[in-house]
Amino acid sequence: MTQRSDATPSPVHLEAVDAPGQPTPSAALDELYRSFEKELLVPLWTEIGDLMPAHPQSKAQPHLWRWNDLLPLAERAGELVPVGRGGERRAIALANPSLGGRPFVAPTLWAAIQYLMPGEDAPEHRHTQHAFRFVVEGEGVWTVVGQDPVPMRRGDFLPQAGWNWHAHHNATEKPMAWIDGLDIPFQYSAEAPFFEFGRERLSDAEHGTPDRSRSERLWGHPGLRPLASPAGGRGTPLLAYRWEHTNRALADQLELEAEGHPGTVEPGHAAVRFCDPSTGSDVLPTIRAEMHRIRPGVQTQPVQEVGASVYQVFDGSGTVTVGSQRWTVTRGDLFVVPSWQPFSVRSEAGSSDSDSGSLDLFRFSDSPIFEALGLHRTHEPTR
Ligand code: 1HN
Repeated sequence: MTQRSDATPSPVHLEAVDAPGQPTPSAALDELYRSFEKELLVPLWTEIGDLMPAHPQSKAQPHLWRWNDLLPLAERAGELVPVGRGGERRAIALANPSLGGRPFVAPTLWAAIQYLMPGEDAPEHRHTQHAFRFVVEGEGVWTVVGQDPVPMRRGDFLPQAGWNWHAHHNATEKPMAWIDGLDIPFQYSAEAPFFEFGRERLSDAEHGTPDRSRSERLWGHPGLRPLASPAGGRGTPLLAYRWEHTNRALADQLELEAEGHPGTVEPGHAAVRFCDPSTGSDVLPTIRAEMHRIRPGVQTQPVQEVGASVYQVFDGSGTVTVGSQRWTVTRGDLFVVPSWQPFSVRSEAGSSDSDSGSLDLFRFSDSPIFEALGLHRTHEPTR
C-alpha cells in the first residue's frame, strides 16, 4: 500500500535539459526524474544555480511609491474605513511588485502609510514584530507605548520594540499620516510571530497629551543614562528621537566638514544612525534606521549591501539610482533598494521646499539581522 495516491500531483517538477553541468537528457533520465517527483526528492544539480548564487539575487525589485499618490488614497481610506478592533490599524502597505502581491516591501520588511482621523483611537495590542513610526508631515497623534503617551511630529523617529503594548490616538482636529516600518515579512517567514489584543479603551491618563514622553525624560539626554534603569533589553528604551536633535547632528557634520574637520561619511554627505542609548546598538534587533543629508549637487558613491533598505525622502529632491532603475524623487516619496542592488543618489540644487537646502533621506534596513548572523557585507564598486 502506498502512503500517497498516485493521483495527487507532486509539487516537485523536474525537467531534463541539455545544458552545461546537466546530465544528458534521455528516456532513462526522464524516468529517474519522474521517480524523484513521486518520492518528493529534488537533486542539487537542478537547483544549485538558484540556491547558491555567486552573490545575493533578490526576489524583490527596486520600486518607487510617490507620496502624492499615497496620501490621497490614505485620506480616502480615512473617509471610508473605520479603525477598530479586528483590522486594528488604518495602515496601507507597500507591496513589492515581485513579491506575489503580499504586503511586503522587501523579503524581510513591511512599510505602510498609516492614517488617523481627528479624535480617533487605534486600539491597544502587542506583537513580537519590531516596529517604528516616522513622520514626514503633520502632528497631532500620540502613540501610547506601555502606557506612555509619545507625541509624533514632522521629522520624529519613534521606535517600538516587539511585545510592547501600544495604541495611537489623534487628539487634534486634523487627520494625520505617517509611515510604519516593521519586520513582519521576516517574522512571517521565520514562523516566529505572536500577537495579543489589549484593552478596548485607553485610560484618561493615557489620553493625555504631554509634550515629551516619560521615556524621553528618562533616556533622552545626550550621553547620559539613568543609573536606576536596567541595562538594554530587546530594543531601545527611548521611544522618540526628535527632529531637532537629528537636524542639528546633520547640520553640525556638514559645518565641521566645511571647516576642514572629519565627520561626514563622504564629501557632502552627512549621516547619523538612531541607536539605543543604553547599548549604542541599533534601536531594534531586526531594524536599523538612519538619516542622511546630501548637499545640493553632490553625487554619492554607489554602494551594495546585503539586506534590503527602504528610503523616504524627508526633504529636498534628487535623482536616485537603484540597480538599472533611475527616478527623480521629492518629499515623501518612498523607494526600496533590494539586497545587493547598487544604490546611489544625486542631490538637486535649489529644491524649493527644503529646510536645509539639501536632500534629506530617512532610511531603514534589515542590516541588524545579517550582522547578528555574520552575513552582513557591503561593497563600494568604484572605490
Ligand atoms: C501595527 O500594530 C501597527 O501599531 C502598524 O501602528 C502596522 C501592520 C501589521 C500588524 C500590526 C501599529 C501594522 C501593525
